[in-house]
Amino acid sequence: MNAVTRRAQLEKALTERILVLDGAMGTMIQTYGLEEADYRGERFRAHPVPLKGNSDLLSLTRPDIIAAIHRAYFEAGADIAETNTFTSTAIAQADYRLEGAVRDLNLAGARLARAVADEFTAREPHQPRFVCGILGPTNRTASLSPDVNDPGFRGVTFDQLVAAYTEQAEALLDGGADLLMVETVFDTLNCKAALFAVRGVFQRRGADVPLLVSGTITDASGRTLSGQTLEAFWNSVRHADLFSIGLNCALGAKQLRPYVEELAGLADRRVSCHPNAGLPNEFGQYEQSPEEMAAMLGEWARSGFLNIVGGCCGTTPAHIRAIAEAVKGHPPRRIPDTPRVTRLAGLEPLRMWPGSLFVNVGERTNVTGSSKFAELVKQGDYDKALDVARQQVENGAQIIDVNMDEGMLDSQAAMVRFLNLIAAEPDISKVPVMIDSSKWEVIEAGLKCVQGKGIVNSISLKEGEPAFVGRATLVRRYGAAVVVMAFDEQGQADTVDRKVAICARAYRILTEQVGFPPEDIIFDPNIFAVATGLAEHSGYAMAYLEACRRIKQTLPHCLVSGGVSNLSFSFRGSNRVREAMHSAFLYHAIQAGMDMGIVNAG
Ligand code: THG
Repeated sequence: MNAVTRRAQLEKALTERILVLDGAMGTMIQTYGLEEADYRGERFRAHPVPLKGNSDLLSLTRPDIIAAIHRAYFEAGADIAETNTFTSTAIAQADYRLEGAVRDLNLAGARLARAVADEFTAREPHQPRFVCGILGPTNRTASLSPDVNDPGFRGVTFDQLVAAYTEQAEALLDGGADLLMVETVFDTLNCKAALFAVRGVFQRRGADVPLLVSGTITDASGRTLSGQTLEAFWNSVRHADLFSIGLNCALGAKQLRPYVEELAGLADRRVSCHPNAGLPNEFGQYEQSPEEMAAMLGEWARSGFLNIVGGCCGTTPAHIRAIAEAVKGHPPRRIPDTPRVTRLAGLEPLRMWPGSLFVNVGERTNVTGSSKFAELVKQGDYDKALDVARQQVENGAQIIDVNMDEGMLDSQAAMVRFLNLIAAEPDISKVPVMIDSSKWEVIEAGLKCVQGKGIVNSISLKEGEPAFVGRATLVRRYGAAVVVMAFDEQGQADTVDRKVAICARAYRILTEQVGFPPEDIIFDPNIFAVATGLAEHSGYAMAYLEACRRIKQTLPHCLVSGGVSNLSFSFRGSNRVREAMHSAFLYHAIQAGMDMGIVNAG
């Protein structure tokens, strides 16, 4: 049977019932009491470092055991086998100096599961079995520092993760995986790198394989290890056109229940969950019995939370048998329609839609917009620069705009440094980031630093359609929303008609050609300075307001933004006058449909 048929079977099965993933690989491997020599086999007999405990290596050196475990889970009723490849990336295997074996580990892992799945499908054609290629989180975090003395340091970069996940995904697909799952996500930036990598692999191969994500909530706070709430996590990975979104590991079913319920309400995708067999005891063992675990998961199935279910640490074929039994006969969760709203995230989510409350974007973390901030960054006083960001948030900024475009600065390095430092400050990084630069390289470097769903500020048709399409496509792959300036090949629009025409053209290209969701498009029809002394500038505020109204009437779901302080540039130094002008302007602009503005939040 070929991959296309299997995909169709998978989709069909998921409309009829809850599908069952297998259980833990590690718990099963432990029962074999393997020694160093088993892990080494012939191929790694002389390998210079100890290999015992490198479970993924057994796909090469004890394939009989891995195949037997897959068989035991399928016999227990599992529909989907997870490949034995959780640590099969060059990053994780570096601990064993086995970076060079990564392709073989993934190929072997996928082929083993494939062979056993095909054996069962041939024997029981009414229950086709599937292979899910597993991409683990690696042992590094892209959005947290491993060095307590330097919160801006990173042990791994986005690009390194993309390279590692690309190698892994290629080999898993070559080995015959039907699905790919990025699982046990504890740092969303690692996950976003995996999603970026996998989509790149699909594009090169012309493949479209179901892509699943399963996150991990690490404690009772309900947050991921990297500090995101569940909704923030969902908002941050939603761009990748996922087959399902779920939770696994860290907690048992009892502790996970409220989060699975929340996810089932939030996500317009299938929902999966594979919990641990309870919380570990003082010896790190999982004790929850198959019956206890199955009773809880059966209740979730009755409550309509599940499309895919299975087990993580501590689960055995007995658990999977009991779970399969408990969910049998319960219809799968119906995927809800969710409204088209803009879903952004820092550590916390931010939802916006036309007509929702006006959102303030803090303007002060901008080296061209604040001489104080510029001085601090130039002197390398990032502690005080962070205080500027903190004050913006404390004063009501719900997003912060970060701009490092200054001739005397290495803008890209400054953007990366500052965003990495922000990530370590939960009172700042709770809000989404707007990455503001006129240089694409600076924007792209910034996108590789944020685990949440941020906003690119900005792209435009200034350099023509191909460049616009290319950048928009990348923005989407990185998972950000985008500000589009009313700027085209002829220059920046200053009349109502040109502002509206350019935005309409950009909207068409983005939604029809790039596949950009309209709710992730934020138009900026240019707020220019008025009262400059030149008569032709006196209509600029009115032109913005009218453009705003027309854009909102004609381009559904998009948002409108603008840099409010631009308006009063002629009155620099007279803050009272400026504030009064901004207040009057915003009063009208919000009525005209302006959704958000870059402002001095204070
Ligand atoms: N649209 C979009 N992005 C933007 C703008 C826009 N980014 C930059 C800018 N315009 C918005 N940000 C600012 C920030 C500060 C000021 C104006 C716009 C400002 N600063 C005082 C000044 O220059 O007088 C600061 C003085 C000081 O403290 O040094 O006015 O339009 N998409």
